[in-house]
Amino acid sequence: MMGKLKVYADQMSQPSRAVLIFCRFNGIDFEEIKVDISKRHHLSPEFREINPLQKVPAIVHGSFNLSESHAILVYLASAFPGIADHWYPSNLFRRAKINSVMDWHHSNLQHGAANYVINTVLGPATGRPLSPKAAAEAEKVLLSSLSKLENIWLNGDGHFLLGVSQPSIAYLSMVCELMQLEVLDEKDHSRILSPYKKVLQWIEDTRTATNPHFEEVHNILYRAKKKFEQQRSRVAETGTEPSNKMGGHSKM
Ligand SMILES: N[C@@H](CCC(=O)N[C@@H](CS)C(=O)NCC(=O)O)C(=O)O
Repeated sequence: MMGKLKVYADQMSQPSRAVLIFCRFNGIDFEEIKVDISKRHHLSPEFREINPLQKVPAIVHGSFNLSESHAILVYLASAFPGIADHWYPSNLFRRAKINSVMDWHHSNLQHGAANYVINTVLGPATGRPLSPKAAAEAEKVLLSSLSKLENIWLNGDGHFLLGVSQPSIAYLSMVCELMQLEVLDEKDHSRILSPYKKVLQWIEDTRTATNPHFEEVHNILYRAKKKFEQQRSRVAETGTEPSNKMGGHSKM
């Protein structure tokens, strides 16, 4: 007996959301333990025991600890019985392709999207200053990654990556990554995403395929989006910068 799975997550974190949606969608019996990054809970000595890298998500399953969302998704898809094969196929070649997309994601799409959002919107809520220079560099990586997604990974006949018609852990991970762009100013959101029609359709297909879990887990992001919109209109009306106090993410 492994004991009940514990998932340490902050729903404002895109890889945390991918793991939570996967667990909920697949009916895995788990306990969600909230680690609020805006309150520095990830830096606590208790959490360091769980994940010495001090990042979310992380899991504990019995005496086994694991960090890194892709490794966690692979573990969950393999360790729990009854998970449909399309999530992480048993066919060696299809599995290898999924691993390949996930490796690509971490050094390209995640790098670009996360750094862009942190340096344009989210930084202050996690104790980091905004940096237009870092944002400009991240945008280049993000746009180049979106173009590769559109023209290479989504270039098959199926709705999802690699021309297949059912989702895999790789697609869930990357769509959650892209969803964080929701907190951007509408103009930036549209400028960045609207040229990529297949990517936009793929986000919608993912939402539909994994609902209601997809929307439930993304609710915190929609609330954050509203707060940032209100903050921007106050700045436009009064000309004063916000105090950077977004409070705890979980309260958004
Ligand atoms: N490659 C890791 C990324 C983990 C990561 O960077 N998590 C962020 C939240 S999205 C974090 O814990 N940040 C803590 C910090 O700001 O130091 C994964 O996919 O799990």
